[in-house]
Amino acid sequence: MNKNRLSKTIAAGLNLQMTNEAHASQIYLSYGAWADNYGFVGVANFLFRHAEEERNHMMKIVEYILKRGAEVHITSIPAPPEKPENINNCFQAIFKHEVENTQEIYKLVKMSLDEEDWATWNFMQWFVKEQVEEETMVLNLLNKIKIAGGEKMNGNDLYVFDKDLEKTTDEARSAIDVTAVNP
Ligand code: OFO
Repeated sequence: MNKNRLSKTIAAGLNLQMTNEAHASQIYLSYGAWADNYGFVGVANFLFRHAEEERNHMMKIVEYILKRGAEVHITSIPAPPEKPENINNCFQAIFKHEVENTQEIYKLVKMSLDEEDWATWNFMQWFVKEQVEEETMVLNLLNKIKIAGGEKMNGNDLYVFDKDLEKTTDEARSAIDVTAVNP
C-alpha cells in the first residue's frame, strides 16, 4: 500500500523549505555571534533566540513530511551571507531575508492550491501568519533604529537599543488581536 500522501512536487517543495528554515537559523546564528563579538549582548540574545525559532520551523516541516508518509531529504545548508557592517545593516539584511522566505512560503501555498492538496495548504497557513509577525517585528525594530539615527546611531543610541532588545518580546502582535481600544 502506498502510504505517501504528498505529490512529488509538494514533497520536493517542502523539503526545500525545510532547508530554507535551516538556512534562516544559520543566518540568525551567524549574526548573533557577530553582535556578541561587538558587545551587543541584547541583540545577540535576541538573534540567538530567533535562530532557535527558525530551527523549530524546520522541525515542523520535517514532522509534517513524515506524518504524510513522504521522505525527508537532509542536504547541506547554504552558508549564511557576509557578516553585517553595523546594527542598521544587520536588521536590514534580516528583513530582506524574511521577505525572501515569505516568497518561498507563498510558492508552496500556491503549489498546494494548484494541486488541491488541502492538508498542505492548511499546514502552510501557519507559516503565512508567522511571516506576517516576523516581518512586522523586524520592521518595528528598523523603525526604532531609524528614529535613533539609522547608520549614524552613536554609542549611547546603540547602548539603549541593545538594552531595549534584551526586554523585547519575540513576537509582534498579530493584526487579528488588535482592537480600537487596544491598538
Ligand atoms: Fe522567519 O520564520 Fe521561519 O518560516
